[in-house]
Amino acid sequence: MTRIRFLSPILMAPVAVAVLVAPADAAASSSAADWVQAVPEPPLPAESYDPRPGVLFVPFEDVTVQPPPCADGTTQSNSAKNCTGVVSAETTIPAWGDATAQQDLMTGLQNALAPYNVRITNERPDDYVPYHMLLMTDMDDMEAMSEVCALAPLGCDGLPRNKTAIVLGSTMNCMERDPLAAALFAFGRLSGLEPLVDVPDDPMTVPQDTMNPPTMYQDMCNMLADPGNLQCLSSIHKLYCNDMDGVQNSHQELLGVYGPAPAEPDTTPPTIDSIFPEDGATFSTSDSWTVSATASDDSGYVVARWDWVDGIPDPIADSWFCKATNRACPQEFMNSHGADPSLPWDFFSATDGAPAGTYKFRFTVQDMAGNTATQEITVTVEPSGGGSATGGGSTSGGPTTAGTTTSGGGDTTGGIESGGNMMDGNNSGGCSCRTPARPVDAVFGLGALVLGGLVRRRWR
Ligand SMILES: [Ca+2]
Repeated sequence: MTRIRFLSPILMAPVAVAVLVAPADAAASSSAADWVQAVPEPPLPAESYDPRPGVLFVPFEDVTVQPPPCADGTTQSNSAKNCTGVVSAETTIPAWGDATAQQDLMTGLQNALAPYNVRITNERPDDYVPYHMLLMTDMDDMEAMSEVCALAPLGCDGLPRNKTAIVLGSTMNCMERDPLAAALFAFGRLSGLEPLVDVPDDPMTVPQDTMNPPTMYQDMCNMLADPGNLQCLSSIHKLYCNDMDGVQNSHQELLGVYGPAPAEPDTTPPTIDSIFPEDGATFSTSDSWTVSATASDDSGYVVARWDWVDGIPDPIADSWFCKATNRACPQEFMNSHGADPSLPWDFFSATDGAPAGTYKFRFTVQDMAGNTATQEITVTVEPSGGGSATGGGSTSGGPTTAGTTTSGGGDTTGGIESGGNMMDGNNSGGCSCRTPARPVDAVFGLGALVLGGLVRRRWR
């Protein structure tokens, strides 16, 4: 059986339990009970953003993960790409557990995360949805020093949402693993929680009480295991503990990161409030237009994806076939974008016109409960005015390889614009001469900076 190899000690559960030092503001007479926090209503936000719903994917099937760079050439870990720095080489995690073990784990996770707006699923979400992935295995790794049999990157303040954690069998310091307790520790790490000590009831406590394993995150400001060596900003933990140093309230931090669970499950799909151009729109080759949409959802947070379904010009086919959240596409929306429903989801801009042809685009928007809405639009671009309109047909001279070479410089040749935008008079197409005409990418108003920086990735 393949052993899991991992990269760095920082990815392991910290093992050192420092000598405990009471927080400076906590008088010697204070006990943990004095630090119990009343549940604020509504919960405090995370340090730098409002609570945002989360998704936890727990596959019960074989999953092969690899370290960055990911298969598409990107360099950041992403559970949607089975790409994680937790492993140092491609590793297959075999399907875990029998039906009973799987059911017990899911029930335990559902109970533990019931207070928070986190959807737990065994079905892999779409790639533009940021989600944490929890891989369960009984594979031992006696070189691992984790005290909780879990390898999980620490996501301070819950900011990253697409990381992968692995729950191991035995490790050097964890001979009796409780699957649920280890899974909860791993999820806490992914959410920005750091190890605690001396709180047997909290899954973030190291070492865990395997005789009576913890099942719920505690609503108390408990002592951090190594307050002098925090990996996240102490301000994040202090935010939930009356500015007190050296402690962490696991429950309140999770509320701040994910928000409280909705009273009723979210079954309402997002609404696509506007989309442009409207389906069936017709433009001339000299018209400027932008593909864009706005959406909203009762949850207040969505993710989205644009696909260029048909008619994409060859020179940009590898870099503009889609734009999405969660780094799922060559063109990216930041995940935080979806937290402001008023922001438009802009895709492609033909600011200087587009070649004659038929273009089809699809917009898909999803809330974190998995409800989706989608809409397709077909846009026709016809040759613009008068006799020269036939120039629209001159695209045959246009789609040269010039378009793929744009690297931000700009003065590349005619390419695809020569069909529609022959305003400079030189519509001979395929011109390799240096002209003041727009570079290929600028024809579409894409901007050399964006396009140039992304075409190098291996997306296909
Ligand atoms: Ca919804």
